[in-house]
Amino acid sequence: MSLLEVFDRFKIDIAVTGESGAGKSSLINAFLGLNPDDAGAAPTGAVETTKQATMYQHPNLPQVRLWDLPGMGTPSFGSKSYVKTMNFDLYDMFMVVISERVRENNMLLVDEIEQQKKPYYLIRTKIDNDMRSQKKKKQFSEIHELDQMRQDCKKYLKEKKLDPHVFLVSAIDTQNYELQKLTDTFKDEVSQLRAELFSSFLDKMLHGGWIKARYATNHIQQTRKLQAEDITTLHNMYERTGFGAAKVSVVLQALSHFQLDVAVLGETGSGVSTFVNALIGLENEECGAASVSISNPAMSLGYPDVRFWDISGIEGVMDYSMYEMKQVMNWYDFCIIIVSDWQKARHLKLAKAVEELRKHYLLVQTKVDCHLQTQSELCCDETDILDGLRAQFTQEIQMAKLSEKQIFLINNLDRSDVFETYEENAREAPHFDCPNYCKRIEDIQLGKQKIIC
Ligand SMILES: Nc1nc2c(ncn2[C@@H]2O[C@H](COP(=O)(O)OP(=O)(O)OP(=O)(O)O)[C@@H](O)[C@H]2O)c(=O)[nH]1
Ligand SMILES: [Mg+2]
Repeated sequence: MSLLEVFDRFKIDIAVTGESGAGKSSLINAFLGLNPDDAGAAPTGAVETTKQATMYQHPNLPQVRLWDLPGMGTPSFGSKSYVKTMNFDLYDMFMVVISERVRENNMLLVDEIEQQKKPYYLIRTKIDNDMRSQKKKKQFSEIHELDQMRQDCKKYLKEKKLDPHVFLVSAIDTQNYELQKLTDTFKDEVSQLRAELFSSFLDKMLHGGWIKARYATNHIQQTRKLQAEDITTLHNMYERTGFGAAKVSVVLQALSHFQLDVAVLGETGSGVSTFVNALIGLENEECGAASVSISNPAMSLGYPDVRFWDISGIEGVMDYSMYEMKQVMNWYDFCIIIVSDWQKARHLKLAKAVEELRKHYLLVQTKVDCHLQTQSELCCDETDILDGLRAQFTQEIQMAKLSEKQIFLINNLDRSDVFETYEENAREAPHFDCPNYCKRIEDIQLGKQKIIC
């Protein structure tokens, strides 16, 4: 196991805290893209609802755990004992949720988090409510009201010379206000924080002396950020290689900013854009879909550190020499070569260039439905047609002296094939490669690790 693999398992814990009824659980649901009635959503309500700290896994950041804490200032969780009862030591970062006003309790929370020297955001929620009531004023200006609210939050912080991020959000009206800004800022900052925490843990464990090392290790085990065997692995690795925690820190910091550039290449009309849109979860005609281009990469929530570049019209590039083609390809870390017709020689030449550059790539045949339609008039069973298609491809790959590759058969227009649950797909259409393809897309992440190593 490599150091990076251990890091990949390292968890980070974010506590969502605030007064009772402030909207903590609703914020978590909005943040995770869940409706209050969805299975797995945090329970919300007009009465004291959250009675114990409950963990929610971030769907797109697998190592990020959000903790919904009970509210402060109820008979069950009085303000004075709240911080102790909630054991703030267990968490790495906080979201302090405020509604309507900044109150003394909120500042008590901020003081405690500051004392623990941990990062936090101040989130004023239920902005939709505020706006609705303010709109009744004759001289209503949304910008002015929002500014007032922000200043109100910042006023108390400024007195203490503090300057955390302040977000004004609504868990009900998620499209307006700053929920998106909160999501983007969090995504950017949390991976860096995770890298810092892991390096700091390594530093304490390896170079901190007996007491510090034991304290740090106990904390990591108590909070289940790593398993005992991971810690043993780290010790063994250190004994074998003597890696420096400082060097690891530099690599992890770089990794937290790392963007993997994935080129999706194909001939004009081969379905490159449709494929990219499917990857980022947009319909072709949806806002944002058409704007993806060679100069404007697509970002997917599912793969926050991957940029997908839409490069159709490769027939133009193919007129260049192999050297020129490699120069173009060299810019990307990973390639997905889209094949939609029988001009495969062109695509195999491209695959050759990518292989010679020692980059990772996938071969994807799109528009399989069209192929099935034409072939089924001639003969037989769908499974046989698809097996035949795959066999023919395999043969051509061998003839082109490329390394052994599986071809992924995709029907872009039927999203269910690409994105619906693996099991269902596998049951209903076992001959389609779609479930398999979804799994293989994870290789993109693996490709990233290989580049770093
Ligand atoms: N209009 C509006 N209502 C909200 C918003 N956020 C929460 N609410 C409502 O406020 C009430 C309390 O929300 P919760 O999310 O349960 O609050 P909480 O802080 O988790 O409450 P406890 O767990 O009991 O401490 C519920 O009725 C929510 O529907 C919001 O942004 N806008
Ligand atoms: Mg709650």
